[in-house]
Order: sequence, then structure tokens, then C-alpha cells
Amino acid sequence: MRGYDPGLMSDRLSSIRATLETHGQAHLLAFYDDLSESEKAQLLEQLEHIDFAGLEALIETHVRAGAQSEVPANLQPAPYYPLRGGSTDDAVQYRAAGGDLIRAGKVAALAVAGGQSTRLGRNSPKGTYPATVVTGKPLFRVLAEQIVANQNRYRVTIPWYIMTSQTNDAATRAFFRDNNCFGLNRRNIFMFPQGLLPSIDASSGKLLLSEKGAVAMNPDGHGGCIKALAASGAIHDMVARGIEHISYFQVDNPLVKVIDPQFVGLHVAASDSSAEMSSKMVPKAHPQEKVGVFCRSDGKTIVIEYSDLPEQLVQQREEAGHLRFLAGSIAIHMISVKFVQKLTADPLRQALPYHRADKTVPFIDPKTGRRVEPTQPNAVKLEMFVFDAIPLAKSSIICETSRVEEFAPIKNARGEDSPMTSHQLQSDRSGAWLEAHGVKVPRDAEGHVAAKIELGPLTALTCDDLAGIDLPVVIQPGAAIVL
Ligand code: UD2
Repeated sequence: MRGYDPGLMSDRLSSIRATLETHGQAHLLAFYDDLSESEKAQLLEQLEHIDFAGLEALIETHVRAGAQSEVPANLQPAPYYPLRGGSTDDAVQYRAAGGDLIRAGKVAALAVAGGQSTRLGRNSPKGTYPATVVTGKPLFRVLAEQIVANQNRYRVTIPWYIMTSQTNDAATRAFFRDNNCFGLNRRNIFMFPQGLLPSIDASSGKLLLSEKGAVAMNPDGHGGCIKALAASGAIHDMVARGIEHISYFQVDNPLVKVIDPQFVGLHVAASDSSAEMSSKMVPKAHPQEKVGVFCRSDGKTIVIEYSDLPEQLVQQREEAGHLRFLAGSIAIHMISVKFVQKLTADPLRQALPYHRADKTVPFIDPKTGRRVEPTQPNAVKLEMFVFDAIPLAKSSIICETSRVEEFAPIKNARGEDSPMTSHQLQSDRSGAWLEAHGVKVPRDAEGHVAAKIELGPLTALTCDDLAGIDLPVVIQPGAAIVL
């Protein structure tokens, strides 16, 4: 923050007041005179960083005109590389190509971890949530151990970029410090907070005050990582390290393959991939599953978020009986550094479109100065989604993966995508790997593993890694095993 200089402060105040008046947001200074000198300076600083002209256009389209996400009329299901055994010729070839790139130090990991675990009933960074079935390792540890294991395997440094948010940046850094970075070298971990956007009153289009001296802000969505990668210097750091491709994933999925050589290889070497942005999919478990759906429109691959896909398409089935719009996005991508550079080359151009989310946001009434705690959604938050970058690539490919192998997100306290469903999937994967090596694993009537089996990344990154390891012969029903 700049030093206190009364003359300068008054010039800055006049200039920002003029801007606010031009854009109908002068109420943001309603309590300016009541603030302490440091609060005044903070408010001016905050206001000076808001692009009011750009925001006015967004308020017009997304708030006043009530624009919702547009869904093209001519949607078709997107094609994808179907799941095949890892031993097919293609798979071996792609895995080798990907492995070469990883070994050459050209692949980095990127976790988007701006969220808090509020839906899980906590108020701490999502990555600190205890995720594993027996020992309750936090998500960050599960991901970090995979990076350690891959570094050992490929004898290379795999830098880890982590997008935090203003709310959880300090707590995330402290968590890593307190855990000695989970065995990783601190210098190879690059944390950067995502951008913020003002929260907007839904009925008037006015920005909200969270305090008398502060504008209410919200994180700009996981798509904000594209801009933040450039703005934070992360992309610069990648270029300096010789990184060419980024393995992107969400912090909430303990089964994600943080680095997957076969996916890296497919992304760079498939004949129909421009090697800019590639994605993984799983077949949707049921029509209403809360995952975006890969579609084609006007020759481009796009993701339509689950809430936006028209119900008639959600339910449509092929003759064989499976869903026509089947390919669920599990938010795992390969993204090239050059593609991020292309998207962010013009800092004045917004790389990705905004989506509107209606939220309940407490605010200070500019007329009375009283705090209002609404019980219904009163505000619009604007967010970017990373998958909106896909149609900006020349040619983007999708490959199928198996849910039990790679997708067990922890999002809700109960029901779908909860610790319970994630634990079951984690045990199911461990059980399947053990069975492949001759271990007798108990299963229930639905075919799920009927024991808690935790298989750490430092023991095995893949099923094949279990070869040569001393394994139990039989696992008893209800047992809790850590390997
Ligand atoms: C997301 C996808 C959904 C599906 C699902 C898979 C969107 C809009 N939806 O659903 O299609 O792929 O994931 O699990 O993408 N995050 C940030 N900053 C933000 C917002 C989110 O870092 O401003 C992180 C957050 O920490 C989490 C991830 O992004 O790791 C996903 O966020 P979410 O839980 O809000 O997304 P969700 O479950 O609605």
C-alpha cells in the first residue's frame, strides 16, 4: 500500500469519485468520511483495482439483462477415445511418449484449490480435508505423495503450482509449512491466489459493500487460473524451468492421477490433438449427475455445465440404451504453456466468458449503514470456468477413463460425492489392484469391496507397481488395511 500523503489521497479520492459517478457506483464512498486513515487508504486501493468500465458492460448483460449461459441449439455428443486396456499398441505408444516428456522435465502439475470446505461443514482450505479411508490423509498430502512418487520414478523435478484464493491462501501456505511440504522441496511449489470480482446486487446492478470501507468480492472461478497463471508469474516460472505442458486437476479428487503418462502422450501425440488442451471423461453414472457434459457444436468441442444442459438432452438415450450425452467432465485436463500464453497475450482481453451465479451475500446498506443478512439469493457473482478454454483450442481431444480408477471427489457432507462415496471408490480401486495380483478381496452383493483398503501413492502409483510387493493373501470382510 502507498504511504499516507493527504494531498495525494485527496487527488486519488476525486479521481475515483468521478469514476464511480460515471458508472453509477458512488454509494461505495457513502461512509468514506467515517473511516480511519488506514481504512480510507485500503478502500481507495481496492476501488482503484476494479475495472469499472469493463464491469458496467458485464452488469448490463449478466445482471440487468439477466443473461444466463447460452446453450447452442445444434449440440451433438462429443467423440472421445474410448477406454481400452493399457496394453494395446496405442496405449503403450502414448504412454512412452508421455513418459519421455515427463522424464525430460517438461510437465508440471496444477491444482485448483481456491475453495473452502464449506459444503463439508468446515471453514478451512478444501485441500486440508481428511480424505483417505483408514489414516485420513488430507487431500494435499495424497496429491503431494503422488508428485514425490512420480519424481522418484522419472528422476526429475515436477513443479507443483497451486491456485489458492484470498480467503485460503495464508491457511494453505501455513498447512504446507506445518507439514514440511509433505516431503517436497518448497522451491518447487508455487502458490498463487486467484483473482477476485465484485459481488453485484441482483436487482439494482450496484456493487455491494461488505464493510463500510470494503467492497464485497468473490473469487473469479477456477477458470480464473488462466489469467492468474500469467499475472502471478507462474507461467514465467514454467518457461524458465522448461515446462511445456500442465497437468490440471481439482484438489477435491483423491483418486486423480496427478501425472498420467498415457494422457500426456495422447495430448501431445494424437493426430487430432493440437496439444493445447485435452480432457478426460467418465460415462455419467446417471442423467442428473453433477458433471459438465462434453458436446460438439460448430466443429468445436465444448463443455455444457450440468445445470445448463436442456432436460430433453439430459434424458436422451441411444438405441443401445445408454445416455446420448454421456461424456461427463471430471475436470482433469492437459493444458500447454503456449496455449495459456496465447489466451493471456492481451491483458486487456478477457480470456474466458463469465457465468452468472446467484448467491446470498451479506452487505452494508449504503443508506442506513446497517448490516443486512439476506436469507434469499440477493447478489450475482461472476465466475469463469476453465473448460471454456477448450473451444479456443484448434483441436481438442477427450479420452475416457474409469470412474473407479480416477474419480472419487469429496464435495458434500452426505450423499453423492461425499467422504462416504469417495472412501468406497478408493477401497474399490485398491481392492481391484490387489485382486489383479491374486489377493482374495471381500466384496458385497453389489460388487463393492467390503473392507477399508488404503493404498498410498508411495506404495503404488499404478496397479502394476504392486508386482514384487509383499501382499496379504486374503483380506477379511470389514478389515481396515493400509499398504
Ligand atoms: C465441477 C465442474 C463439474 C464437474 C465437477 C467434477 C464446473 C462449473 N463444474 O463442479 O462440471 O467437472 O467439478 O468434480 O466446473 N475452485 C477454485 N476457485 C473457484 C471455484 C472453484 O479454485 O473460484 C476449485 C475448488 O477448490 C474445487 C474445484 O475448483 O477444487 C471445483 O469447484 P466446485 O466444487 O465448485 O465445482 P463443482 O463441484 O460444482
